[in-house]
Amino acid sequence: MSIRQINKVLIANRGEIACRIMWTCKEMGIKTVAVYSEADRDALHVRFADEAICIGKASSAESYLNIPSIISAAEITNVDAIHPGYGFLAESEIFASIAGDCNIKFIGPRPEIIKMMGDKVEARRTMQAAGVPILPGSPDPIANTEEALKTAKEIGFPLIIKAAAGGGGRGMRIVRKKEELENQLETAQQEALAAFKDGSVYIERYIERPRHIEIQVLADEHGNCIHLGERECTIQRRHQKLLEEAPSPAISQELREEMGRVAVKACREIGYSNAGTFEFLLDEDDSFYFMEMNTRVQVEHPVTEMVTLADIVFNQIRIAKGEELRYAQEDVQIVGHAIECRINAEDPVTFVPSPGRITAFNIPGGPGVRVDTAVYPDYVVPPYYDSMIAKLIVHARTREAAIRRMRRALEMMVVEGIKTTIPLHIRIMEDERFQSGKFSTKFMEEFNDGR
Ligand code: MV4
Repeated sequence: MSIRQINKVLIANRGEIACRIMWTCKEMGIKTVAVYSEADRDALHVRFADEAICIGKASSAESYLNIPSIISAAEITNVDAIHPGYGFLAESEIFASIAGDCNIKFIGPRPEIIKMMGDKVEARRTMQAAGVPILPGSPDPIANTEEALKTAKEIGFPLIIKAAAGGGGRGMRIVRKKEELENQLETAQQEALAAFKDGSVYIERYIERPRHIEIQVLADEHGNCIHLGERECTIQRRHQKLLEEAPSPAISQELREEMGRVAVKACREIGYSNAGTFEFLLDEDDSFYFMEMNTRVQVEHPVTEMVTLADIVFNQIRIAKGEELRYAQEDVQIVGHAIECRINAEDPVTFVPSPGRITAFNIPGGPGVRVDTAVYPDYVVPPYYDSMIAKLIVHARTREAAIRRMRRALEMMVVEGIKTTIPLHIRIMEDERFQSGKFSTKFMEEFNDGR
């Protein structure tokens, strides 16, 4: 077994995830290289790195999405590998393959796998072939109204039209009756073309009140694969997750094992390597269906780390070195309950971004509390990027105790000078329906109506 030396890693990202990746690199004795935009000169990821290189102007397109700049920075600093984090270029097949061509290890799966999962129609087909349950729908993109009507006849209404190049909820249309189909198909195709430069769409049966459950997997480059259980990600607003938990209050040990088995089997069959996430829709009768696969580390990975004691970034780097997984499925145990609240620089009611200077900042502590952030007192939150400024994660023995712990941690987190979503999270922790664990993707709509 040949082990690739990884002594120096370039982190092609910013914010909390860049700092999070550096935590693990430092603990592994790996040197770090930060890249940053002109707007991020004072950012914490720049300060923590052993070396830092400016890669362009403030806009993402001119910096964190600029492949030639980032590859040049990697060449100049002579790194062995690039960690892409999430967002930006994390799921760019082109970026991953160019890195490989330059003999720089991309910390993630092979470019072909990234490409395949980026095409939601192909991902669906591949998963079905690998034995993963999918919703009844069209095996190919829908070309015209005739094809749409034929599919509708097979699966019935309501149905959902999704963009093949989409994901994360962009460009979806729900169709409830036959008469709306032609119109909605055209609209969906136009929207997909405008948003993704690809008008291909496909059709699936629509589930009215699903939960969003995802399974974390780790696969090495030798065919070993394990899962680290699920994350409950149902509470979202406009396809933006607000908070996540592990384990899900909706999932039995039996169902967890079943979903995990399916995911692991699929990884082995497609030759998946590195960390990955299977997104599933869970129906009210406990049926689950493949939605998408994410080929990167995710924002919400800490809840899995808290309940398994695994360091997902550490595993990503070990796998990239060509090492074998250190534990088998039997070694993975889910202990206690973790919740993550995403703290955004936004108005807690309107969700309008609220960038600007943070005049006071206090991080809560105590047992079972983790804060992933890259902001500090007097830091100016730039308007150019995602509005998430911190992730507050708690772990406790039970879900009830975790909710109580989260509530007090939220109350003891101080962010002044900008608006944040902290007050919203406090209200959610106090909500009876959240506490009961019985909710669907409609939670936020109903939450706001109920005020
Ligand atoms: C669905 C669905 C119901 N039925 N597909 C939203 C994000 C994107 N990945 C797919 N999404 C959905 N797909 C079928 N066949 C409902 C959603 C959905 C949703 C899913 C997860 C979490 C929140 C959501 C909010 C609205 C709709």
